[in-house]
Order: sequence, then C-alpha cells, then structure tokens
Amino acid sequence: MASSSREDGPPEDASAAAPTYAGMADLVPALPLETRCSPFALRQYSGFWLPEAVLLRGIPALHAGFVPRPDDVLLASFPKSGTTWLKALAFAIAHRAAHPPSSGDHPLRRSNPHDLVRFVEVGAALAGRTDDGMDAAVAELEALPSPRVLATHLPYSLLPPRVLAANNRIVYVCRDPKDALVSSWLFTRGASASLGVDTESFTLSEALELFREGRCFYGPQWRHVLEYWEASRRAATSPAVAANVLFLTYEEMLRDPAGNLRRMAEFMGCAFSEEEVAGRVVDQIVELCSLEKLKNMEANRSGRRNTSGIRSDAFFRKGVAGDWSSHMSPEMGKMVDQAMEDALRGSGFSFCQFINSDERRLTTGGSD
Ligand code: PAP
Repeated sequence: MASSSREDGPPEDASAAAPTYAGMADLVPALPLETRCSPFALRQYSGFWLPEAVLLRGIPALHAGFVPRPDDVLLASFPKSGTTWLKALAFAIAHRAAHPPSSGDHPLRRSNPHDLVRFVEVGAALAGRTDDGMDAAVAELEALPSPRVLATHLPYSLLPPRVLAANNRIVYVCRDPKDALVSSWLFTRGASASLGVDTESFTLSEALELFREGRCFYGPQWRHVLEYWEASRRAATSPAVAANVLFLTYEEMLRDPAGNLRRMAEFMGCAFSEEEVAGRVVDQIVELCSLEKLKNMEANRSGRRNTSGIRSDAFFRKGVAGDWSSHMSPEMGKMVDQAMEDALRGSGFSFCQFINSDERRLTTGGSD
C-alpha cells in the first residue's frame, strides 16, 4: 500500500457528491457494517469505518452548515492518540490572556477538556436540528467567539471542503498503534459498560484482529495517520502551501511537553513572548494539563459525565508510552507492527521514524 489513495475505499460515487442528510439516509444502510466495536455500529465509508450517527447526521450537518473562520484551529486525531491532552493544551494556549494557567478558577479546573473543545462531527451526530433546520450543534459552534479551538476524529479526506479551502490550521497528534489499540480496547470495555452494554466477551485478541483489518473507530489507523502526514509534508515541501498541518506525536509530547507546547503556540499564531517564558507560563500550562492534575480535578472524577454522556474519568488512565506490553504479548505487538509496516510500505511514512516504543516514560503515575 503505497499511499493514502483509496484502493479499498468506497465506490467513488459515495464520496463524490456533498453528503446530504437525505443522501446519507439512503446510502448508509447499504454500506458494509461492523457491529463488534461496541457500543456503536460502524459503517465503511470512503475507506474508513465510522460510527453510523456520524455518517447519518454529523457529516451532513458539517457539510450543510459549518462555516470555518480563518483563525479557527482544528485539533485532529485518531481515537486514543492523545486528544484529551491536546484539547487541554490548545485551550490553555488560546485562552491564556483571559484565563492565566495559574488562575484557581481556570475552566480546565471546572470542566472536562472535551466540554471545552468540542468534536465537530460528534456534537452534530448527537444533537437534533433547530426550528429553522440548522443542526443545533453547528449553531452552537457558530455562537462560539473567535478564535475557536475545535476538534475532530474525521480523516483528512472527509473534512468538509470548506475547511480545506479556508486553509485552517490543523494540529494532528499520532500515537504508537499498539498503545492506541490497548487504550481503545480498555476504553471501549469501560465506556460500553457504563452505557449498560456487556463487553466482557470483547477480548484483546479480537480487538487486535479488528484493528489490523482497520475495522475500528475511524480506522484504519495507518490510513488516518498517513493522510494527515502527507498533508503536513505537502505544506513543508511546497512554499506555495501555507503550513496548515502541524504533525505531532504523543511520544514526543511526553518526551518534551514544553518544547511541543511552544511549537503549538507558534503554529496557532500566538507564540509565547519572552516575558511569558520568563514568567513560567509555559511550565504552568504543562503542569495544569498534566494527566495527574487533570485526572484529579473534580470535573474529571468518577461519576461525572461529559456532554456526550461518557464518564469523564474514562479519558484519563496511565498516559505513558509502551503500556501495550502490560496487556499484549510481544508476538501480538509484532503482529500490529507487521500489519502497519505492510500497509505503509512505499508510502514514505513509518511509525518507527517517530516512535521509539522501547522507551517507557511514566510521566504522571497514572494507573489502569
Ligand atoms: P479520545 O480519542 O477518546 O479523545 P484520547 O484522549 O485521544 O481519547 O486518548 C486517551 C489516552 O490519552 C489515554 O491513554 P492510556 O489509555 O494509554 O492511558 C489517557 O490516559 C491519555 N491522556 C489523557 N489525558 C492525558 C494527559 N493530560 N496527558 C497525557 N496523556 C493523557
């Protein structure tokens, strides 16, 4: 598999026209179905396995009503790759003038990061429509003051064309597939159980098989990562293209949180001043957004639920690189690596170039 072109993708007509509510309602029931990734049914669309609700309502709502602004920042990720952390960091960066990280009343001390930075397609998938026919979640996004920090798990190729045309800044975070897989498997079991779905029988071996086939939330992961990586390379190699994708890795963020925070701020168009650096604003944001701090905030403790109905504590676990080896055998790890290597051969991208998974870094003392 040499590039992110869609050899095993959908019939071209599935993605050619702008997806409308009515068009998707006709199309989705006929798409390949995967029900083993509880609690949501997935359908294969345009080469990716997406939750049905995102296809039926989320994507059509974005295409119909979402209007990007030039100063929007979009955080993008494959699930379980560091999204919650990225949301906290980006929110703290963007709003540091109104909310200094040292403030005892900082929004991150009161709210789950997912409630401060919304997934554009998830909100639209869950919400209904307003009286004038506009999707309620899109109307909510419209009401947010600028600069907006928004998030998505959508692959690059399924972003609304208006977002790409606006050349919005996109920060992407990628993670070792083995850690993303284990994190996702544990989350699925926990979150599904909290929604009353029995997932005891969903074994890691089964999750691994599905992951290797790309049959997982927003999978295949390799294709998701490759699309954003290629977009970041296009920006880096062509002076005519504005640098619109900043490609980060979870592992590198663990190694050097302050350095990556500064890269993010610069990319977002609000670099830290010398006074701020001297005043330890960078360190304060790193500290505020650390797993240990966020995990222990009242808003993120057991029992509370975020606006999507998911228990807030489910987003915080260990937060290290290499924890896959606590759950998978070395042979299982090799199977994942081999599947990724096979899929990415000839693409120019390899997870090894970014991720040294032998290095275990326990930054915060989190636990299962
Ligand atoms: P999402 O896709 O559902 O939004 P996401 O935040 O991407 O989830 O991934 C959760 C992982 O990020 C968890 O990893 P683990 O299961 O391997 O431990 C979680 O612990 C980790 N995480 C959450 N917040 C932070 C943070 N502040 N710093 C570092 N890692 C974090």
